[in-house]
Amino acid sequence: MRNGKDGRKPKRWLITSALPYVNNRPHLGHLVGCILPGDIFTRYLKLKGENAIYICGTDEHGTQSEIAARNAGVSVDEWCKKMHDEHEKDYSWFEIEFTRFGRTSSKTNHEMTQHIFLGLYENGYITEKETEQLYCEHDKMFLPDRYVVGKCPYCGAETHAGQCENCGKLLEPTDLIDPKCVLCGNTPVVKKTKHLYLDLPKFKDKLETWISGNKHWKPNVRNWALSLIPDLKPRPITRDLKWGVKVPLPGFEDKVFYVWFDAPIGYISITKEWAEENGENWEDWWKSEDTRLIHFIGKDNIPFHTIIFPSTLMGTEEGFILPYDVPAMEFLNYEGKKFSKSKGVGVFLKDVREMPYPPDYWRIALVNMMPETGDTDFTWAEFAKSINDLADAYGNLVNRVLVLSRKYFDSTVPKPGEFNDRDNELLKLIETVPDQVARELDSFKFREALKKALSLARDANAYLNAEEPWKKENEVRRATVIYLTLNAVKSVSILLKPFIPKIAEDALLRLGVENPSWEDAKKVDLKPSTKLGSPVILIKKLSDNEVKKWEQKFSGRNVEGVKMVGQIKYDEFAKLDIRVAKVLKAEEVEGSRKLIRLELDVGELGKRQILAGLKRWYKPEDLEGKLIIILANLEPKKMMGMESQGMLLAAEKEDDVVLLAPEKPIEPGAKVH
Ligand code: B3M
Ligand code: ZN
Repeated sequence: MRNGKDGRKPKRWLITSALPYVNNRPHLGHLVGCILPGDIFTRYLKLKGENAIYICGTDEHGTQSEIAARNAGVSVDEWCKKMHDEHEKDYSWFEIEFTRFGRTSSKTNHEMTQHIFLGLYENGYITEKETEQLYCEHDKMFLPDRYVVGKCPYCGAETHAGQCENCGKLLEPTDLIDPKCVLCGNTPVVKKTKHLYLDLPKFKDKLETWISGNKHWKPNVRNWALSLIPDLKPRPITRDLKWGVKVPLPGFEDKVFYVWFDAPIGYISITKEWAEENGENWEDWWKSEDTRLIHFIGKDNIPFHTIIFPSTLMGTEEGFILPYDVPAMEFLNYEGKKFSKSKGVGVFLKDVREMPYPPDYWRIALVNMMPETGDTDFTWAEFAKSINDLADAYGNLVNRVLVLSRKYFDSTVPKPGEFNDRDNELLKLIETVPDQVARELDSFKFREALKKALSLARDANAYLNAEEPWKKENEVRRATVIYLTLNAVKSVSILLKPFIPKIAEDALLRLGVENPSWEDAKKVDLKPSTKLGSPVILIKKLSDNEVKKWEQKFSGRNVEGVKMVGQIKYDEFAKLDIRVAKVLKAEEVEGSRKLIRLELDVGELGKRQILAGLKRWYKPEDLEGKLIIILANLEPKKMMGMESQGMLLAAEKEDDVVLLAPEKPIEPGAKVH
């Protein structure tokens, strides 16, 4: 365990995970990016006997909540409460053990945010500026960041304001080139409004010294943070909205703080709520050099946790501590695509809860796919492999050694004899691997830590295979080998506890071990004659068929309950040239099981041929003479050696396909819009 800069060991560990937006339906990406690593790390600390708490909650303010609540016909608070509870249920299903899972809309957070703001204000870190803000005359509102889209002036990518989705630069809505209102697609007008700013340039020197001194940070986090310092500008912290923390200054009655101002303050407020309920002093946790603060976040949140929030804390001059580390994760994609609720791509926690796998299966698979140093991909193949490997290396070992103990020693811990060289080798591993795993965990290398822990299981398996205790004529040798293997299983189970708490706990109970500490993993100390539990298949392997089933189910198009694709702008729709066409001739394509070749009259666009996979649903002769709808400007594609010049539009449900047709006859070539 690393000590503080002055060599002292921390007395308290304050672990936070980025607060999920209350409106986001949590998916595996959120879990793997911060919530799961934070949980594993906190569990590990607790096993080590450290005084650690794990703080999280929902990030609730902002327009998105207002709109979602309006759509649902309930008050914003009611909406957020309901969503908050769903988040909480999802995470607890995954065995995520938050010390407290709070809400940024709580009274505590409103008070804390106002208090911190007033501190900044009194210390001269807040400036006021009348600005020109984008206002949509159609929707009658100032447009928040997410409601303005356009081109990033730095990299040219299409993005919304706030933060460029491509290069990560912080962007004001007025920075965007060719801005448009997301709600209606109109170009917003510029209108005057007064806002408050956090004077970030005043913190440049302090930030520079602090961040460059943090040599233990992941290089990408430290470098990104440092690269932001030269361009720091005052940053607006108020918005023209209703749902949020009120600004406690005259003249700002109609405004609230920007969500990103009050969200990280939520870490403090949630800690305070927990402290008050548990006889603790929250200031010990936030204002003492003996506390070590770690923010688990996804990489897109780096600027907020390394620059803006630390500046906010410094500016209060109240002695708040800054994070000791900000172990940001990269992104997890889903089978090569971005997770997307609107497109139905990826696996959401709600889906997961309905699948036949216990939470630990997901936890282990997600650790193996953890995007620690670069983006990674969730694949079902990798999911299955993780579980099957765990079953081979660990589950199987637990079962074997319990079977052997039952067969030869009536399910008790046997009494060992003297250790030979081979025994001593395994003993040495038991004594040393836990420290190696700990070193990896201390530097947030979860995948490596897991690999090291499982290597001990593999070595114990190899030892058992080599020693063949079922063949031993010598009862003492047999007892010694089984005794040592039982101890190795105990050790691995303790090391795996932060990763797969339920499975590891089950194994430990079968060994008669309750509430072990991390140090216990290094000991060969099972007491002979202790009663053992019965053998068990702790981990069931996954078959290829199962994997295929999930691959299909979650391929993006047919995720249950998510049928709408993402919103597009009218401009995008207008690019589609959709026309009425008349089928002049239709015939089966020879040698193809599916294709029908259609000759079409598309009026002013002339004649053309389209190949369509309709054989199962239509006879060619039934199509002749029909008016249908086609996408005329799809780029031509070769099929079975012929060119298909466009695409028929058809509706599809389950196994049925029907062609679209105009409701009344109309000239071929007529435009559809
Ligand atoms: N809610 C963004 C996110 O969910 C934001 C994090 C706040 S952390 C204080 O990724
Ligand atoms: Zn608009």
